[in-house]
Amino acid sequence: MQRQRPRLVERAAIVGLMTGTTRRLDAERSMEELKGLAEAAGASVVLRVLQERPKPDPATFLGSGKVDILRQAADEAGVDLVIFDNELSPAQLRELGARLECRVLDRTQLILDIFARRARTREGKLQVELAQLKYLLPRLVGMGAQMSRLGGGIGTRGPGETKLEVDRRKIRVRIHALEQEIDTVRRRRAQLRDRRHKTDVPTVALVGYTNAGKTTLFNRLTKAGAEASDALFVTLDPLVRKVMLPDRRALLLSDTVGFIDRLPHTLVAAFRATLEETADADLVLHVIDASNPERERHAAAVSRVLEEVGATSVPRIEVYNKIDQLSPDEKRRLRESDPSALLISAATGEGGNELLEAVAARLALDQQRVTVSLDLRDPEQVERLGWIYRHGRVHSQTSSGERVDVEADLPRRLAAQVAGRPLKQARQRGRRA
Ligand SMILES: Nc1nc2c(ncn2[C@@H]2O[C@H](COP(=O)(O)OP(=O)(O)O)[C@@H](O)[C@H]2O)c(=O)[nH]1
Ligand SMILES: [Mg+2]
Repeated sequence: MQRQRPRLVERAAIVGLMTGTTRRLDAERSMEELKGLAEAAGASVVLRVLQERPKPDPATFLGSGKVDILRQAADEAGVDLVIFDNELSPAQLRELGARLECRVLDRTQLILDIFARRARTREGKLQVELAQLKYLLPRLVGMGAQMSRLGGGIGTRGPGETKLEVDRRKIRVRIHALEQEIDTVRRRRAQLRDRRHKTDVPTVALVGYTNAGKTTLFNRLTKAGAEASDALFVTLDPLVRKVMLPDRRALLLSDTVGFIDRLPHTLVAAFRATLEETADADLVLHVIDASNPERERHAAAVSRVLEEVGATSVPRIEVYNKIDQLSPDEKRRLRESDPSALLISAATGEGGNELLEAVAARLALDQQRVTVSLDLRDPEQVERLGWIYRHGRVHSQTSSGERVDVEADLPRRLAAQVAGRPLKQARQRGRRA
């Protein structure tokens, strides 16, 4: 990925509708989540409208008068796009676009746009394209020239304009091909997981709900790494960056797509696929918004999905964020309920050092003691000695003549490599379950 500079920030209005049955608290929370989603898609929310109405207006969703008022407010706030917290019908999208004279997105389109940006695995990309086409298909009827208005979301990473010109039949064919390809990719992936190539640098994935503070924490932790500007890591991916641990070891931290409370059913598969990479991580940091009254339910949902994507064997640390929002009493109770929990504030930096130490300790825990005897006359074995020094912590080295005995702790995944080589002398001790 080449483009590193953040693109121009779009100014967004978010609009929600409370119908007869919605509770205000739920509506407020949903709007808060929508704001987080808009920001995750690169927009800045400058206007917020929550409207009450017994039921949506079939033509304009909000009702004609309210649309006029919204338009005026949007003009004054210099809004580039309006995002609705609900799913809009094709007719409503068209009507609102025409009357507001700016881009209009609904919640599903916004989420699809975020997924499209963040999908990194092959399956993730295929699943997102599939969801985008399935969203598009029923909206093609009679759209004609207006179709392009549905194109993509923020930054238009949806199916490109040219794709939108193909007819429904072609889209159906593509959907079918995608479904088959996903099937193949899935099967191959299941086979590959066991013998995947492990990099030398451990990877840590941040997971958690939208608004939990993942990106804030990501930026705080990677600040030093980004300033060091190791070209390789900086150009790798804006969502993967290098972090230096207190013990001077490095790790790669990745910011994953956030969980969404009201995830449209049609997007579930795409969402899971974007999280599959967590199954390959060496450690998962589960970021929980400690100030959110729903935190228990959220945490349980995260655990469930991690199980479903096969990340159960990856060690996990629960990180309670936003503790600057808690009273001393609430903090005490949180500590009591989960003594192993880490309490941090990504905003103030409180608890940051403890977190890094916990990460270092957790990664170090997964070490294996290896004793290797090497012959220094063999260049290949000399090279192996250097390798052990680079990747492990050497406890002792005793030499006699041309022979060297090294006792070292190596990450378990690398220890296997030493043991796996045709070297009779390599033996392992202290295997932990
Ligand atoms: N008070 C407080 N706010 C925070 C903290 N961490 C993040 N936030 C805010 O919570 C919102 C969501 O943060 P963000 O990092 O975008 O969450 P993400 O969706 O998980 O990536 C933003 O408005 C942040 O400024 C924290 O420790 N304390
Ligand atoms: Mg984020």
